[in-house]
Amino acid sequence: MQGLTRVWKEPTGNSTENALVSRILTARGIISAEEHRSFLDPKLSTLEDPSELPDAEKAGAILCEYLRAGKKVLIYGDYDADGITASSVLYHVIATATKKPGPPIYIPNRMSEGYGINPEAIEQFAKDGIDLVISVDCGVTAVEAAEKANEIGLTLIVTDHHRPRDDGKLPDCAALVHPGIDEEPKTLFAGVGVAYQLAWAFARTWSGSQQVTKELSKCLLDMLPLVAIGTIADMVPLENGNRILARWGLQLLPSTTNAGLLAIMKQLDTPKMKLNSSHISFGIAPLLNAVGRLAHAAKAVDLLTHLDGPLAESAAKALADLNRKRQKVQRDIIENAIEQIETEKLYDNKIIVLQNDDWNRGVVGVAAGKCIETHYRPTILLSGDGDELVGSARSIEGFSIFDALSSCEDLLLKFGGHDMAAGLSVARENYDAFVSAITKYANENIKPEQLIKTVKPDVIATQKEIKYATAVEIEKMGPFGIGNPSPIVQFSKVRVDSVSTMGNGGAHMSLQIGTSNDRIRCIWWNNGDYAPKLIRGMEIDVVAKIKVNEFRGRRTAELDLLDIALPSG
Ligand SMILES: [Mn+2]
Repeated sequence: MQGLTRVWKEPTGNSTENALVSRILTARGIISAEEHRSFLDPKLSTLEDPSELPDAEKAGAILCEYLRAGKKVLIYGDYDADGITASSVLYHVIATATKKPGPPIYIPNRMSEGYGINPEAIEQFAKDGIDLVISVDCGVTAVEAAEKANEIGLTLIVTDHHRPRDDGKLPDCAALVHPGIDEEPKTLFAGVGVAYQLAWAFARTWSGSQQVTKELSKCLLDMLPLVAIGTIADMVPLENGNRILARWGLQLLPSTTNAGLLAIMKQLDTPKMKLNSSHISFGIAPLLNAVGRLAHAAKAVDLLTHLDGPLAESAAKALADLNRKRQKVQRDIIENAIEQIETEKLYDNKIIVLQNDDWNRGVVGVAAGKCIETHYRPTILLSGDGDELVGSARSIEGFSIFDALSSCEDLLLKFGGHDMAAGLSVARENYDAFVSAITKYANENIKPEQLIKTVKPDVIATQKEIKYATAVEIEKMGPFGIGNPSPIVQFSKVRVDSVSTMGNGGAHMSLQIGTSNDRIRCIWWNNGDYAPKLIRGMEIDVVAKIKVNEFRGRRTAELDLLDIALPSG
């Protein structure tokens, strides 16, 4: 079916029996009544046991032994939101166990050191008298750093969730805690999820029992908001253990006692009630990620581990300022790129490649993603530094940008990533050749229909089913994100009762469907332009998400429209 802005695929489920939420769950392969119950109310006790995570118990025992012997431990983290939260979680659990400030945390500099564990840092730690280094959210590819550690007699524990090296070489270290080395795990934990499982295993060994001490048990519960932040920020699928951690973390976030987190939430005006995953993915996570991109992620780690009172307030304000700077830099790149795409009609090709030396390489990836929203073509944005151009690629569904880059491998200095997103660098002298090669590849491999946005509803429903209680039930399917998208429902032949626009310049459409005594309000964000096409009394089809709306204390169900189809003929 053809809507005003997208092609509608057949809904996954077409039954109209049973309650709407049951139909959605069934359409998603969650079949039995018992499965429905446990999905809507996931218990923390159903989280995988740390004994299921390879080497977690071994690593926990080594950490315990070193701390008890009074040896010096250091946490080596990554500079993104996942790495920052993972480092903080491990810090707090160790601090609670030892009743002392936690171990030092080392985060490499994104620009000068880059990702992962570098051997030079390992050498420095040895000089500083460190006995044990535990990495979080990095290290699975650190074969050289592990060699260096062995050479100088420093113990290394790696905890990570990234892909090992293509040659299959793993770091030779005391323990390698990773969910997916030998087999596909039940949960694709983020770095923070892996660190959390290790922290739990450690807490057991420290407590000398499967049942951890009261202090450690409280601490592990207190860490869940940080775990939720890292998990949602890292865009791992919100399935199984990840969904449990995200769900419980979100629930506990408003009552967190972490002074840094509270200060960040105050800066962002995060609501105290009804938090959902978008408050993390569009609020807290970008703020934490901005620090590593524009300054140094250690600032965020300090805030989440030991700052308090006015110090926490001013540090959080500094992070919020950096985040605003990042937003501005990003907006400028997007504006700049879109202008160039329009004037040079780059959308005539099936891929868009742009380069500008003034662009900040830390934010071109996010900007490339935003460009796709406008032109819906795979997009590569590169910044420049001397002879080398460095950048990020983002793709559309059904076209592997990794395969596309592989096809012009000989023109690239470096590249890596997956189907939807990748990073690359290219020598300036090869730029033009690279642009023609990848454009040729894309023009040959992308079919015209792949360049049209589609929507696939979960189920069909009637307007009568749009009730406040149903909207509340649907919220229980969350948190929504990668691996657990917000349900999409198709409604046929609903009556337009009134239509208007709202927002700056009539940017958004506000629509009432039904009849005056049984009306539902619908909002179509950024599509106010289509309002004149709708006439009172007209019967239209819509695809939408059902949301709870709160207005002056009154809660109702409302639709967030994704597309409208006009009556044919
Ligand atoms: Mn990660």
